[in-house]
Amino acid sequence: MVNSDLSLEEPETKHLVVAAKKVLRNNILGTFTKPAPTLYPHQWNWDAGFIALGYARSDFRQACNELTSLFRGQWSNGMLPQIVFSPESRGKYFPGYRFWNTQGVPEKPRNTRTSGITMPPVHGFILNRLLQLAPDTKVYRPYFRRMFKRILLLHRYCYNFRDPEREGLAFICHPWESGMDNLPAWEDVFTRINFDPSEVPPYERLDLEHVDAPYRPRKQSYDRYIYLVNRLREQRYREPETLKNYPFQVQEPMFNAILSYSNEALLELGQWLGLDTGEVSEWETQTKRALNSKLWDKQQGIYVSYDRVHQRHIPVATAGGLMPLLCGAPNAEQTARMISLLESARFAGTSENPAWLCASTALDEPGFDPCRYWRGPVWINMNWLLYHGMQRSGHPAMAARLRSDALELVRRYGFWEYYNPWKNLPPGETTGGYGSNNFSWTAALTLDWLGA
Ligand code: 2M8
Repeated sequence: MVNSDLSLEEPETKHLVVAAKKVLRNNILGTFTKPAPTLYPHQWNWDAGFIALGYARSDFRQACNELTSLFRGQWSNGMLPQIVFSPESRGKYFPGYRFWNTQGVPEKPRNTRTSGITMPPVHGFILNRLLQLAPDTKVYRPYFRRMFKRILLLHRYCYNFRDPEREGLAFICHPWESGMDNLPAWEDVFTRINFDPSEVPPYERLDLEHVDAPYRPRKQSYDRYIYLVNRLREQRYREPETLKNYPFQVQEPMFNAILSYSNEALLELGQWLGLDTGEVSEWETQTKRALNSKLWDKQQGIYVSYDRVHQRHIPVATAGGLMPLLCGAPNAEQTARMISLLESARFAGTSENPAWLCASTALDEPGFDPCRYWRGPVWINMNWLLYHGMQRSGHPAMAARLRSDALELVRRYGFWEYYNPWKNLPPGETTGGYGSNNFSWTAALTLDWLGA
């Protein structure tokens, strides 16, 4: 077992560090690092943030390049795309740049190929962590100033375009914007969307060339992902008009907790840079308050999503529902309830059938599946975020457990995209690691945890 104070001097730790650095190096493509060797052959939004942390101690310049490269794709309205496509990539991905058809959209930067939706805004708090690890803050000051301004624009986009009622909660307009693409929670919305099969344009999945079908989303989910992309592209991604009669609008706790945590980071960075952060203070207070007043599910003791189109909460317990710990939203009582939930059979399993923390979807949810992407597997970035949430809320023992479970999975199986949450694998199963191997954020966050 990996204990919580691993020393960099120990041979096993040294080996993990060398292997993790190799994963990152092998995934470099020009100026940035792709999430995975073949499954994801371009640059992804929140991946870039986590990946930057993997370089921060050994190659600070590359850490900075990751964000610089990603923000080349930022639209003039502040939207930071989920994918920045690399013309240099020889890999194939669906939906690619052509399918998104963002070419000629006035807000998109002309020389950069991007998708047309965004992802959880991790960049503020990532930038703040980079500042803490910078070898020379004076030399890098202009970089931090530049990035601060870009991130501020992104937050303005979230509040101006995705929070029409000025509640302090930004909505996502596609499951891909949550980063947790295949949560059973999205089925709840999908069942309420009526559309004709002819409204799904013809498409060919490429993910299944790299990963077996039981580990990836089902066809019925993909049809809906593509239906939504088609709606957006037909309207040329015009915001806010396109989203007025649009069926998928969800206020999700993790997206907003990350936004709020990044608001805090912008406040600190702004102070260091001597820049005005008046609007950020307002967002900061409002989002924290709204997370509690609108998304806290008293009955279950966890935060849940709200479907603003169909005006109902989606009572599915997910790892994302614990993320408000990250921004300090829950009070002591709410935090205690979330800790009990993590320690309960819903997440930790039972003594006969124990589970690693933290399943992406609670073990007893009807949509739970230990192998299928985002339906149950443990993801290293989720544990890493929750680790920081637990540290911040004064629960170092739970933080240590989240970290050591994650590192143990990496040690046992390698740098996979996601892992089976059950500690006892079914007989005959040789690995608990799924999706893509040599996955960049798994390697990067391992390095960050090991301080390497
Ligand atoms: C997964 O999402 C992409 C679409 O964005 C896909 O399945 O094709 C998600 O796990 C997402 O969170 C992640 O950023 C992306 C790249 O690692 O892969």
